[in-house]
Amino acid sequence: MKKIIVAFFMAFALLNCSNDETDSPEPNNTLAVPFASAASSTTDTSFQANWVLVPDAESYLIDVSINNNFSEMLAGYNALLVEGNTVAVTGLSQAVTYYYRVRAKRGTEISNNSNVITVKTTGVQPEEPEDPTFLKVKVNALANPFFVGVAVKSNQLTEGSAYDTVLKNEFSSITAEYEMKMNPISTGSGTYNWVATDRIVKYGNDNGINVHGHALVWHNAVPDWLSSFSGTDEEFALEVKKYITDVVTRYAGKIKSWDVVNEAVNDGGNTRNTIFLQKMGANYVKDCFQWARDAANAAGDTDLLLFYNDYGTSTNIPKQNEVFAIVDDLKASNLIDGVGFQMHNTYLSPSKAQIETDINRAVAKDLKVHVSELDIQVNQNNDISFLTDERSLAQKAKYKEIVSIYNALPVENKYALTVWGFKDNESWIPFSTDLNHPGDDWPLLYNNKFELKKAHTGFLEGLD
Ligand code: 9MR
Repeated sequence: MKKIIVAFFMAFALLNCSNDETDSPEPNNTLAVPFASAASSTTDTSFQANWVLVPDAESYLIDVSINNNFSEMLAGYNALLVEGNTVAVTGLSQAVTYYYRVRAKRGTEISNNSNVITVKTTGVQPEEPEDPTFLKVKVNALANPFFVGVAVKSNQLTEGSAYDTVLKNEFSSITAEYEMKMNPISTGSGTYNWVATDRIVKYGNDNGINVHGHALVWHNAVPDWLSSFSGTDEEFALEVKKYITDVVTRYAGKIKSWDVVNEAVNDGGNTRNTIFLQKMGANYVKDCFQWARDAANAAGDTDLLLFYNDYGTSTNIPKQNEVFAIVDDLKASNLIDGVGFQMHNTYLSPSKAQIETDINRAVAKDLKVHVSELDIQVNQNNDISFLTDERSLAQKAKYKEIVSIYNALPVENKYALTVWGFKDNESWIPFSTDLNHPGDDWPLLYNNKFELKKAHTGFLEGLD
């Protein structure tokens, strides 16, 4: 009996003890960190922030910020106390990215921060209108102006077309993007198709727009009949001489400058192994310049400017050295007036210092500088699917940088700064197999609708 009574009391005590715990819990567990879940009901000015409830939490503290390190909290959302698992975040701006995180609270105890959720409000950010000043108007007002050029195609030059209007307003120089190369002009030995070339030159001459000739000799523009030429090397050289002579003669006095040889140096810093090198020998660049000079002089044009044109020299020092070795050689024979720096750049490269070093080598030799094919890629790594604000601003800064480098050159070294096309969607860059460009891009001054981009404002700002 005594045993039964003891067992009864023990059981009662145990029961009592467990009752005590149920009635007034005193948890010794740490408050869990809440899990923030995706925002919902996003509008132009608000969204609903959500999270998963934590056991034992009494309330939650929510932070909303415009930076993902929460250095700047949104007014009213700095540790805002909320009960439940959601809160409406209101009073926001359109098309802006916000970040939120949440902490659980129990009495004075506060958990660590949750994961961070990113949410962008809908709508379109109101755009600041770009400066509508025309490029050449601002350049021509400078103490030391220069030509502002653009690459053109003959079918863009119809009077009254959008290209014609923009060209006449903004640009003072043109370069044919492809129609003044050897392959479209030269149809056979001594036979030519001048239709597009004549149209481009006449357009420039009629409208007081400078015409830069591009390019007499380029390994990528050899007509089929010449690349399969079966005559002797001497005969091949005579064909090249005849071509240069006929083209320069036809446009003597109508074209101010020619790229005589384009891209004669390879990326390894050696003379490129082209059909011209193979058949005409190491002196072929100089021969071509000599023939161009002789033809111009014979036609009475003693002012024709002869350029050597190449790409990628600012970042490739062996190539830069080889280009300037060729330039030195031409200069020693008084056959060259300027250097064309193509500048198919990206928003990251080359740096200001690299460009200056490269260009200054031409300045030091008293040569004219032509930034001859400027465009600035923003998607060379294919990491964006549309032109983001961030990339657009980076491109604007790079346009500004190159224009201000150019504008700072001594007056006698300035010639032209030429942009390689009008609208982004007509640029050679997007999806270019030549360039191994992996996707879309927006490298120029006007978008697909011919609207001014920030890049255009950057160009203007480079003139300040
Ligand atoms: O942008 C030009 C493209 O439309 C032509 O199809 C191509 C071939 O004629 O040439 C492109 O321009 C090149 C320029 O003449 C020389 N530097 C590199 C340019 C891009 O390939």
